Parts: sequence; C-alpha cells; structure tokens
Amino acid sequence: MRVATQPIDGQKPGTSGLRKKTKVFMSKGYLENFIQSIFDATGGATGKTYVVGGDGRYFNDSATQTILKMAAANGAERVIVGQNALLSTPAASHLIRLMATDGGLILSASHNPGGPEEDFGVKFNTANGGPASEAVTEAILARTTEIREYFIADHTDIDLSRIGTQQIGGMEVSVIDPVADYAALMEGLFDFPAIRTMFAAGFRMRFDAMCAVTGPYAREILERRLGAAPGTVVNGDPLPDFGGMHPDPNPTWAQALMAEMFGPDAPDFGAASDGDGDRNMVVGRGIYVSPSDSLAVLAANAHLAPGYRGGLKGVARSMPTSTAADRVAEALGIGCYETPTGWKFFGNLLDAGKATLCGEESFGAGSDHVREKDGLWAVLLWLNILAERKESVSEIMSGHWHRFGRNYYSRHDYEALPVEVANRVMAGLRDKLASLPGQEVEGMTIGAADDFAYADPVDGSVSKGQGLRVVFTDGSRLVLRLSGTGTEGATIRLYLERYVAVPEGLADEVQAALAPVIRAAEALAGIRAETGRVAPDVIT
Ligand code: G16
Repeated sequence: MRVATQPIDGQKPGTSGLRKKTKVFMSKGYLENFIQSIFDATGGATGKTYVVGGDGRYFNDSATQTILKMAAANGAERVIVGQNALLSTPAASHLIRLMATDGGLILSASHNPGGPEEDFGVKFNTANGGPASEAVTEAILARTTEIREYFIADHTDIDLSRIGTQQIGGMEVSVIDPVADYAALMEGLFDFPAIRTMFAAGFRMRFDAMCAVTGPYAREILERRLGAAPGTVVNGDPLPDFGGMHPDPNPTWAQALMAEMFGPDAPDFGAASDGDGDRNMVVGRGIYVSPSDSLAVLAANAHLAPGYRGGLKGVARSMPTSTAADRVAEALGIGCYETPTGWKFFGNLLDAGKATLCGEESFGAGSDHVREKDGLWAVLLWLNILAERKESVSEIMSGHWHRFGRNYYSRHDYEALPVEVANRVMAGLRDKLASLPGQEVEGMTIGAADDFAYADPVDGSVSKGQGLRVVFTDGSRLVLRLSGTGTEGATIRLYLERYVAVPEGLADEVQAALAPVIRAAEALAGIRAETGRVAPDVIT
C-alpha cells in the first residue's frame, strides 16, 4: 500500500541514530517517514535481509510491527527479529554479521529513559554490523527532507512471541531467540570453565540490568552458564518504562549498585548495563573503575582471555576518553587511535584490522567480535581477568596505576540547557583557542588548544568540529563538547583529565585531584558563570 506523506522537520540522526520523545515518534507518519528514508537512501529494500529488534522500551513492539510491514511492502526478502521484538544492540550487531544480512534496524534510545513521556529512537546499522557512517546518515537526512510517499503492507500483526517462521506476503519473518547466538559468541571468546570455577569457589557478583534489555542475557550467561548465584542479576526483567529507572550505568543513576559495592559485606564485583545493553559500568568492592581506566586495564590484560590470546592489533578510544589506554598501547608496542565521539568512527579501524579493542569514556567498550560497544562482553572480559589473576579489582587497579601512572578522570554534565546558552559557552571558548597556547592557568601551562578534527586513516573522510580541547604541558586536558544524544535542550559535557606518574594511593579523591583542571575550565569557558548553574547535573 502506498501512503502519501510530507517531509517532517528535524529527522537528523545524532551521535547514535534518531532520538526523540516517544510521542514525537508515535505521531502520524513520523516513524514511517524515517524508515522509508532509510530504505530509499540505501538503495531500496528489494531482495534484502534485515535484523530488527530493540531494547523493549515503550512503543518497541508496535514500531517493530510497522517496520516489518514496511520492509515487506518495500520488497525485502527476509527479516530476522528477536522474540517479543527484543535484541540488545551488540546481539543485533552480531546477528547482522552472523546471518550476512544487509543491515539492521535497532529500536532504542539507549541510556535515555523510556515510556510514553520519555524517549524513543531508531538506529540503522549497515552490513558490517556497525552504526551507519556519517555519509549514510547524511543521505538518510537528505531523503527525509524530500520524501513524498511510503509503503506499508496491509497485514495483521505478526505473533512476535512465537519462535519460528511467518510470512508477510512474500517476505519471511524469522522470530528467533534473542540470547542464544550472542551467548554462544561469548562462550567462544572467554574461558567459561575458569570463570565457573571462580564462582563455585564463592566469588560473589551483582549485575544490575536496570529493568532493560540485558536482563535475559545476563541471567542466561552469568547465572545459568557460569553458575553465579541465583539473584546475582537484579532488575532483570525488561520493562517498557525500565521500572521508572534511568537506565544509564553510571555512579549517579546506578546508585543502588554503588551503595551495595561500597557498603558492608559488598560482593567481589559489580556491574550494570544500559537500556540496549551496549554500555557497562564496572565496580569492585569499595572501588569504582572509570570507563577510561577500564579500557586501559582490559587492553593490558586481554591476552588472558582465549579470544585475545594472540594479542591486540591496536587500541582505539574517542578523543574525550582519557589517555590511560595510550600508555598501555605504547607498552605493548601496538597502534593507538583517537577518534571523535561515536562508535561509528571505530568501524573502519575494526574492519581494516587496525584495532582490536575500542572504548569510550561514556561507559562503552568493545572489540572486533561485533561492531558495537558491548556491555556484557566487557563484564565477561573483566571476569575472565579476575579468574586468571586471582586478585581483587582494587589490587588490579593499584597494580595498573603503579605500572602506568594514573589518569585522574571525570566528566561533568550540564544538562537541558537552553540551546543558545550552550552555544554561547562553546563559541566563547572556540574563539579563544588560537590564543591559548603558552598561557598559564591555575599554575599549568597550555601546550595546545584546538577544535578536534578527525581524518579517518582508512577512507580519508574528515569529520570536523568534534570537541574543543585544551591540553596542558603536564599532560592534563580539558575537553568541551555538546552531547549528540539528548532530546531536551542542549547538554554541555566537560571532560577533565590529570596525569600523575606516581599516584599515592587508591583513596585519592578524584574530584580533589582534578581541582586545578576544574578551576582552569571555569576560568577558560565560564560554564557556571554563563549558565547560572552552580554545579553539574551528573558527574561520572
Ligand atoms: C552513544 C554513542 C557513543 C557515544 C555516546 C555519547 O552511546 O554510541 O559512541 O559515546 O552516545 O554521546 P554524546 O556525548 O553525544 O551524548 P549510546 O549508548 O547512547 O548509543
């Protein structure tokens, strides 16, 4: 069936797909226009195979039905969909690759809250399993501005609870177990018997799935296959509104986990994951591991897991992520790449075999096993390392910092600011950048300052305007950029880093260690002065 439509403003994909308020996505023609634009901008759907699934948030199921009917009307041959329309982002990435499909549609606004009043999102991944490149998202956006019609099959809803094959006209719909293939992939990468032995010996863990998609994956892998105690996984049932939780695994939003890990009789290891299962937070007993440090530790120890015994080809991190991983790469004698924020920038490095491990300060880590970041993968690699080294998380961190030095690191978020205020702050610092080198602020000398631009070493494409950075001669850095994933106003992210070659101890307070850099940021960018905010909304 052909339906006439009109272009809808603002369908511009951000850091990771199109994210809007759920009500916007549910408004007439909104989802349909965007999906048709994806098909049109990628050479049509005729004869193609796609993977479809999402994180279970409100509107996930009916959006999936719409996409299935649109794929059928656009001539697709087959769609593989997770049972009950569920698929974590890394599991979807794996299926796209495993089944050699033409791509996938992932329904998620990731770590943003879900529900009728909250957020929804759609992301298109290409045949390599990774998020569409900027060139593809720009083509999709261009198509949304000229679209006049979309196609949708007039068909009853598919029973998505029933595993097996159904048809919409000539298109096959394969409803599959969302967990099985992913769990098998993990079993091939990690030493499950060693981890199982560790759990059997009394190792205790808490995994907070935050009422989002990783619950079924974590229960199957941690509790059933690895023998972690029943109840290790909490908030394990995916709910349309995530039980009112904000499924963003960081110390602010995963407070209950933090309290348990810092409380009496804490488990040995704690972890949390986000809405769609690609993020992770790792906590030891009484010690929080920042994502930047986690990447560095994973890089230094990955060879302990069977999937990485041959060593790493290289490591990649987003620009605002701390340089802790760079020191590990240097010691290992492997390449180290600095990309803009957004997992899509790692795709070429992974495809070209330049990097094996990638990570971001925004609680993302992953490897070349898929083309997305992967929350449970990071947790399993940590478990494998703990099982091999037979040390606690704090012993591992302390050993790492003594060997490589410590990159104190924190991110301060100022959320939902009026767009013009946020733009004014950014413009204020951007205008000064050229004059900064050589200046002294808070006793530190500025060595370099720029607006980060990235030239992809594989395809030569250049991405400009990727964050303002000020680097001090002692290795400290501050970075300022606007979030590309929010749905309300603008969010300024201030990333702070200070390197100390000989850290004094684990008890050092990170914010205190960063105090000079925090003061320098205010002196240079004036975020608090300009916005009137007295403190960040979120500190990670
Ligand atoms: C997405 C991207 C990540 C990025 C993060 C933060 O994560 O996939 O690569 O680091 O957004 O982006 P921003 O700082 O622009 O908000 P997710 O988990 O939301 O898909």
